Amino acid sequence: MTVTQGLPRDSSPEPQETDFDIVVIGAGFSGMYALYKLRGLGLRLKGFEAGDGPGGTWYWNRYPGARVDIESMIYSYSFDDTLQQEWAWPEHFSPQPDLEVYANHVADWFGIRDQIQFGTRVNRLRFDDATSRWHVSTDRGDEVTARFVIAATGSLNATNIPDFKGAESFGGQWYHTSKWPKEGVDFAGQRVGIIGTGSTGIQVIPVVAKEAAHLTVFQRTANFSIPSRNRPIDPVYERDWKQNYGKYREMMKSTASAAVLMGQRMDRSVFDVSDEEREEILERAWESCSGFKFTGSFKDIRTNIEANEIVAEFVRRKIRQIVKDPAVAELLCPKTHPLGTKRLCLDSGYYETFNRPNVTLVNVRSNPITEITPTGLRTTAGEHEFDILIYATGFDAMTGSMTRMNVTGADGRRLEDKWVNGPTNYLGFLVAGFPNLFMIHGPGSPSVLAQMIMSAEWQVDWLYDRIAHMLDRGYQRVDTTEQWEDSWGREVEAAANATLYKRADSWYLGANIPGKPRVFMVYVGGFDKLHAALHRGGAAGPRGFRLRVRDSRKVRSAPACGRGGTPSTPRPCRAGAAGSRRGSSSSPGR
Ligand code: NA7
Repeated sequence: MTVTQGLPRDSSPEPQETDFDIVVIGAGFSGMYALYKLRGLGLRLKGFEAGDGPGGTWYWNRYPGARVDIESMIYSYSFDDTLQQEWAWPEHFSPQPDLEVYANHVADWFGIRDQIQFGTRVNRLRFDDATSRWHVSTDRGDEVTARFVIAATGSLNATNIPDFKGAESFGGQWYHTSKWPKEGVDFAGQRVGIIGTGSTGIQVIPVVAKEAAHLTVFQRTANFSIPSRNRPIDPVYERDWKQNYGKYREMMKSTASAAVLMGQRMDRSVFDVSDEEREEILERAWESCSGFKFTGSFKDIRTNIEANEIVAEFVRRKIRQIVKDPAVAELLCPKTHPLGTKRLCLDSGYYETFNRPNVTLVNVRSNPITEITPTGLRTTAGEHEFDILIYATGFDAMTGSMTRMNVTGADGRRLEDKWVNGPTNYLGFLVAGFPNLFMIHGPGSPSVLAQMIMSAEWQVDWLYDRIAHMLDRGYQRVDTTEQWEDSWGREVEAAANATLYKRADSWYLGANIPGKPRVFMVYVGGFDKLHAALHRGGAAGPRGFRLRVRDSRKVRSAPACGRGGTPSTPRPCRAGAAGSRRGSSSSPGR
C-alpha cells in the first residue's frame, strides 16, 4: 500500500505504517483503555483522536464549572490497583482540570500516548467487503486500513448548536461549552447571555455570574438540580475506599449503574414511610454530599409517577425556599417532566445564583428565541443585549459521533441511512452490515446511565476475549443480523417502558435535536444485565454474533504475547513516570 500519510513531513520522511489490525477512534477514557488492553493481543494498533490531548469529554468540556457528577473514587479506572491506590483525588466530584490531569497521567504512565495520533479527526470509515477490512480516512489526509475498528467516540461528543436565524450576525464573542477555548474567557465587565439550563448550563451559570457584569439566562426547560455538596476528599473516606477498593469494585459489577451508591435503598418505597419520615429522609439526602444518592433514597422514584411527584415537590419546595423572588422561583421549578427523567443535575449554588442582582432569568419556552442579532438575541417578547453569548445547548447525543463520521458498511450502505429511524444494533456493540466495527458505550448500551469508566473497562475486556477467540479460530469477520438487532431493540424499549424516562423530552430520546427520531437510546435495564447477556454463549460470544470468513492459515497456534504482554495481563509501561503519582503529572498546567 502506498504511503499517504497527511501529517507534515521533514525532508526525509519515515515511511508510515498504514495497515493495522485494530484502529481505535477516540482517546477518552474508553479509547485509552482499549489501546492499553488490546495491546495484549500482540496486534498492530493505532489510535486517532481529534483533540490535541487525551480525555475525550474531559478534554473538550473545559468550560468554567465543568465537573463530573459521579464521585471521584468511583469515577476512575479500576484495572490497575497501584493506580487507584496511589492516585489522590482532591475533591468528591472532580472538576475538569483534575480529570484532564488524570487522563494525561494514565496516557503517560501506561505508555498509551505513543499509540495515538492526536489532532486528527476520522472523517470517513468504509468497509471493503472483498478484503473484510475497514478503510479509515482522516481530516489530515491519513488513509489506513484495519481489520477491526473500535469506535470509542463518546456519547456526548457531537456538539449541538441550534440553527437560529441570524446566528452568524452576532458581533460579540460566542462559545459552545463543549468547545471551550483552552486559554479561558474573561467575563469581567461583560454582559453575558447563556442559552441552555441542562447539566452544563447549571454548572457554568454560577461561575459566570460571579465574574460577569450581567448575566442573562435563557431557559426553555427548568431542570431538577440537587446540591452536590462538593468538598475536598477527607482522609478517612479516602482510606476506607482504598482499603476496600477490591470489594467495592466487585460490588459495582452487580449494579445497574456500575457504581456503588452507599446508602441507596432499593428495598424501600416512597409509600412505605410516613410523611414525616419521608421528609426527614429527603432532607438528609439533600443536605449530605449526596449526588445521585438523592434518587436512591427510595426504590420507586424512577418507576412510579406518584412516588416521583412527591419527591419532585420536595425539590420544588427547596427551590422556593432558596430563590427569593417568587416569580423567578416559580419559573425555576421543573414542571414539564418527572424528576430524573432528564439527566438529574448536580450543582454548586445554582438556585442561589438567581438571588444575585446581576442575573436575569428569561423564559424562552413561553417566548421562544426568534433570532440572534448583532447585539444579542430577540425572543417573541423582546430584545436582549449582551457582549458574549454562550451556547450550553448540548449534543446530538448517542448517535451524532457515529453518524457524523461518514461510515459505510459491507453493502455500501451509510450508517446515517441505516439509522434514519433511530439507531439499531445488537447489545450496543455491533450494527448489522457493519462487520468488525465495535462501539463502546454505543446507543442501546447503558452508557450515560452507568458509570462510564468501569463499564468501558468491562466492555473492552469482553471485546478482548471476542477478538482473541476470532484470532485463535482464524475468523476474519463478525457481524450480526437485523433480527438480532430487533430483538435487542425490543429489550431496550421494554426496559425504558418500565420506567418514567420516556415522559421527558430528553436527549436520551433524541428529543433535543429537531427531526431526530424519538427512540430511547439508553439501555436502562442496567449494566449488570448487559454484562450477563454478554457472557451468555461462552468464548464464541452470545448468539447473534455471527463469525464468518474462516481462514485456516490464519489460525493462531499459541496465545498472543506480543508488544505489551500477555492477553490477560498487559503490562503497564512505566517508563517516563517519575516517583509517586500523588501530585505528579506530565499534563500542561500542573
Ligand atoms: P442538555 O442537557 O441537552 O441541555 C441543553 C440545554 O439547551 C437545555 O436546557 C435545552 O433546553 C437548551 N436548548 C437546546 N436547544 C435550545 C433552543 N433551540 N432554544 C432554547 N434552549 C435550547 O446538554 P448539557 O450539555 O447541559 O448536558 C449534556 C450532558 O452532559 C448531561 O446530561 C450530563 O450527562 C453531561 P430543553 O431542555 O431541550 O428544552
